[in-house]
Amino acid sequence: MFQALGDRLTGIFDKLTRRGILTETAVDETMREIKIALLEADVALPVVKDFIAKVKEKAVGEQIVKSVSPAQMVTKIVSDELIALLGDGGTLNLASHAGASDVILMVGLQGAGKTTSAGKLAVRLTKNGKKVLLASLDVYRPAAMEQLAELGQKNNLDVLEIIKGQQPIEITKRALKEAKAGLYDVLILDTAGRLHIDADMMREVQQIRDIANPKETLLTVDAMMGQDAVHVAKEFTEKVGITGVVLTRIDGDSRGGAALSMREITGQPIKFLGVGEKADALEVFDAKRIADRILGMGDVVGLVETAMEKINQEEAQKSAMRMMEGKFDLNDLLSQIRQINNMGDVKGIMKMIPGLSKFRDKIDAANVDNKMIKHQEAIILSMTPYERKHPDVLKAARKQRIANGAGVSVMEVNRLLKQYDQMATVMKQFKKMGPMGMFKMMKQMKGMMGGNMPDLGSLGSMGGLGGSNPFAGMGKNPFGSSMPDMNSPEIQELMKKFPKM
Ligand SMILES: Nc1nc2c(ncn2[C@@H]2O[C@H](COP(=O)(O)OP(=O)(O)OP(=O)(O)O)[C@@H](O)[C@H]2O)c(=O)[nH]1
Ligand SMILES: [Mg+2]
Repeated sequence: MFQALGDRLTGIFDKLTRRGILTETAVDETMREIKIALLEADVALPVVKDFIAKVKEKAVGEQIVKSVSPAQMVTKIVSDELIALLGDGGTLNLASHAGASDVILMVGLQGAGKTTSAGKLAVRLTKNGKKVLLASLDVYRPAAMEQLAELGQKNNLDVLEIIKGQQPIEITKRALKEAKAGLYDVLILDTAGRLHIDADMMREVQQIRDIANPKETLLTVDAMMGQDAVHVAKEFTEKVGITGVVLTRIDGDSRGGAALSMREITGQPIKFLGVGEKADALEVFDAKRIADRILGMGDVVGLVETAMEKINQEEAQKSAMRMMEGKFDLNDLLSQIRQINNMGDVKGIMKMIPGLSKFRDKIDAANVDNKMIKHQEAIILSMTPYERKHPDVLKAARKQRIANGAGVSVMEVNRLLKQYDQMATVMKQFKKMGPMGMFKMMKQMKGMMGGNMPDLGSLGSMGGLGGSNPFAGMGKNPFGSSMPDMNSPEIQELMKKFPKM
């Protein structure tokens, strides 16, 4: 579910991010695209219009946080508004007291998932220590009552005994009596599926409602339903009055429009999500989780702010300039390592980046080893300032001393020095090329990387990790196994997503 909508929105934000500076036209165009995406996802038109208006208003009025790109800001606003649109979940309003026999009335269209959801709710409430009685009022569909009885048997739930020939109103009264007598905390009434055009059936639900005086009237809506769901929701809201929505078949590949429209149309919270056919496949509704699912992202603004705090711009710039001049000693390597270390859990940060969530597994598998980075830092710190500037003097005795100081093996010291050698060689090549040669090479690399290589001026703005890494696009990864492979498609993708700072 939400797959198509999610892909569309991430695509729109990607485009926005690539633009760099945002003009008003760009924002307008983005809003138009979001509007179309929502409509294609079957979100109701009035809901879409309202949504776009709210996002626009916020986007215009919002102070752009300095450390965040305008594109990121728009993404954040859309995410916030999605969460607002979906609304708070809200819990069941039950339990005046133990044994109160609070009634939950399940209503909805034929086949929406009322009976299944009634069973799921009973299982859930039972787990929470409630005594629950289920009763089917569906005398119309053959075997409907047996379906509930079976469900009860399978899951150890109490179901009101079937008496053939009884009509829904009589059954309701009997269920209420039985629930009171048995000191049940909750009575769940499962009604017959209704077509909203059927006035008689609607009248019957009203009668049942008046007799049972339910604490909760839950409208069960099939998320696969699309635009029709809106009419159904309106009808039930007006004629019966509901206190919440259960959205079923969230596990299917629906376009998700019903989910996004429901709160706005009914004015009542979505309380539960049906995520499968089994009795435990019921989730408490959480707007943020759904919005994240749609946008495939975490807290974008949080991410950008973290990155800004953790990366010392100035230091990165200085070390990049030294690199370009072919001056590169172990102090520079130390600065690089620290930048990476400062980013904290690199994998965690990667996962927060919008659109990257689809690479989650690959990111997990990526070779980012924070312990290794710590070791490398310790090794360099165990060297004297002279040694850091003149690594050539590092022979066996000194290496042993350094290894002891850092609490690592000589082998690890050697590995770090080898990495340093490789990097220094690359630096020397940079210097040989001269500024023009380097500029040409950057341009070539830019071509290779699909235009994601930053200009020379912004070199170093991301320390050792970001799009300005001068090693990106080179054949070999000079950081060895302690750094993610800069040429891997995941990292290339990451660089595209990472806002230019
Ligand atoms: N995949 C999936 N299937 C569901 C979900 N909820 C219900 N179903 C299936 O949908 C079908 C209809 O569900 P019911 O609970 O019988 O629907 P109903 O609203 O009681 O139907 P009527 O009583 O005929 O009006 C069944 O096959 C359920 O297993 C869900 O969340 N996910
Ligand atoms: Mg049913």
